[in-house]
Formats: sequence, structure tokens, C-alpha cells
Amino acid sequence: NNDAIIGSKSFTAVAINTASKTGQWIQSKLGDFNSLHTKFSSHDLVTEVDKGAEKMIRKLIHTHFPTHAILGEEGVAPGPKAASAALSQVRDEEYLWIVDPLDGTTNFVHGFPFFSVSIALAYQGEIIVGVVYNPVHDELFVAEKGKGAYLHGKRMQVSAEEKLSDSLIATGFPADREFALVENMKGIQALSPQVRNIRMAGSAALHLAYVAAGRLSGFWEIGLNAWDIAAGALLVQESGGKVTDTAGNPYGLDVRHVLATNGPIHQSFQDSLEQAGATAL
Ligand code: 2AM
Ligand code: CA
Ligand code: CA
Ligand code: CA
Repeated sequence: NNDAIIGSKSFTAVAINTASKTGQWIQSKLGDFNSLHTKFSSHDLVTEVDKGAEKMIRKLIHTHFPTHAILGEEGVAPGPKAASAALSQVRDEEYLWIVDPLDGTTNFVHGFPFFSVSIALAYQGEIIVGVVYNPVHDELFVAEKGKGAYLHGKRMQVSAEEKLSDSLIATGFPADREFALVENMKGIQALSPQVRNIRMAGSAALHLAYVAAGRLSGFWEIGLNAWDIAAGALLVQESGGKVTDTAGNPYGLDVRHVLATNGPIHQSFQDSLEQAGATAL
């Protein structure tokens, strides 16, 4: 029983239970879904599974905490403007759940087995619980503010690499391709010769969980939203890593261009992005 992993704290237990139930359901729909359409362009997909998963998450959270606010990707119109408007509407709520029901929709659609459910809880604007669940590997990443981060009961720790040259890192292309294409290319071009290699596996939340688990030493991506980052940011912080925006400012709910590392490589990583002109849009 996953609830036992991190004690009996009810917020965490609900986050874990919700993420694993929803993830299992998503997994059961792999290769068996329809009403696929594109949101913005052929790069930006949404399925009935994204919608169904968010509905399920809202129901499970509200069963336990009917007064809590929920910000979820599928409750918001596409595009960065609608996203920041939606965030400012709820950011002063005492309890705010920040949810990406299916992070890695493109992977899910193509049967590329790398996607996740991401659920965070903020109390007075500060994230106190973060859960990322990958149903394909049945991996559940859990963090509680001040109490560490765990993968199936085992405490996670970021990697120890001190140099970019020893580091495996990751990035991503947001679906809204033109928006950040040039900046992404500049970043990849600048970092590629400096690091061991770069991965681009298609789920921001899972990339962050992998930084927390020490499987990646760093991750950056431009043009994300609060629900892509919130849970993963706490995972990285509670595993001893560092999370900022790509310009080096501290992580907060409105960060959209994120840089998360093990710590030791953070400054040189950030310098490289900065020098390449890859941090701003
Ligand atoms: P999604 O699968 O939940 O949509 C891939 O690089 C990452 O970008 C994924 O986390 C993906 O989340 C996210 N993403 C996809 N479409 C996006 C868009 N239009 N704007 C910003 N991020 C997006
Ligand atoms: Ca999406
Ligand atoms: Ca997402
Ligand atoms: Ca999503």
C-alpha cells in the first residue's frame, strides 16, 4: 500500500492515492482511446484520456477536501495568457492543488512509454506536497516539504556530479514550437559540447523526478506552466537539488522557464544558457 510510504499525513496520502489510481487508469487506456484532437497545432494534442484523468483527479481530491482549489491543465484554455490568468485567479487560495493529469500526452498518443501524472499541493503559495507517478514503470516519486523525497520508500538524492562534462541532462520542446524554437536550439547548441549528453524524453514532470532521483544531473525547459513544474520542483528541492528560472531567480509558481539541477552544476549550467541567449523569449 503506497499510503504507508511516507507516514499517514493525509494530504500526502490523498496525493499518492489520486496519482496512482489515475495513472493506472491512464495506463489501461494506452492504445485504446479516441476523440483525439489538436489544441493549437499538430504539435499540441489532447485526448479524452487527458480530460478523463483530470475529472478523476478533481473528484478524488474534492471527496477529501471539498473546499480546496484546484488548478489543472484541462480546466484552462490553451496558451500562456490563459494559463497565467488562471494561476492569478487561484494563487491566493489557502490550499491549492496544481495538477497535470497527463504529462507527456504526445508520448501517450504514440505509445512511447514515458508519461506521468503530476500532483502538487500548495499551502499559502508554498508547495508542501509533490507527487509524480509514472504508471508504465510503476514508479511513484513523493516529496513533502522539509521531509525529503522518496521513491517507493527509499530516500532520493540528487546526483553528485560537479562538472557539466560528467553530467547527463535533459530538456524539452514545448508543443507551441515556434514560441521557443530559437531559444531551445541556442541552449542545446551551447550545452551539447559541454555535457556528457542531452535527453529529450517528453515529460517535464518526469524529467524533474529523474533529477531528484539522480538519474539526470540537470533539466531545463522554456515555456512550461505551473502544473508541469510544481510537483517536480519540490521533488528536486527535497532531494538536495536546486530549482530556479533559467535566469537564475528562485522558483515560484509563476516560473515558466525552469532550470533544475543537482546544485553543483547549477551556476555553470545557468551561465551557459545566459551566454547563449537561451533564457528569455
Ligand atoms: P503535456 O504533455 O502535459 O502537454 C514536453 O516538452 C513538455 O511540454 C511536456 O511536459 C508537455 O506537457 C509540455 N507541453 C506540451 N504542450 C505545451 C504547450 N502548448 N505549452 C507549454 N508546454 C507544453
Ligand atoms: Ca497538454
Ligand atoms: Ca504538461
Ligand atoms: Ca498534460
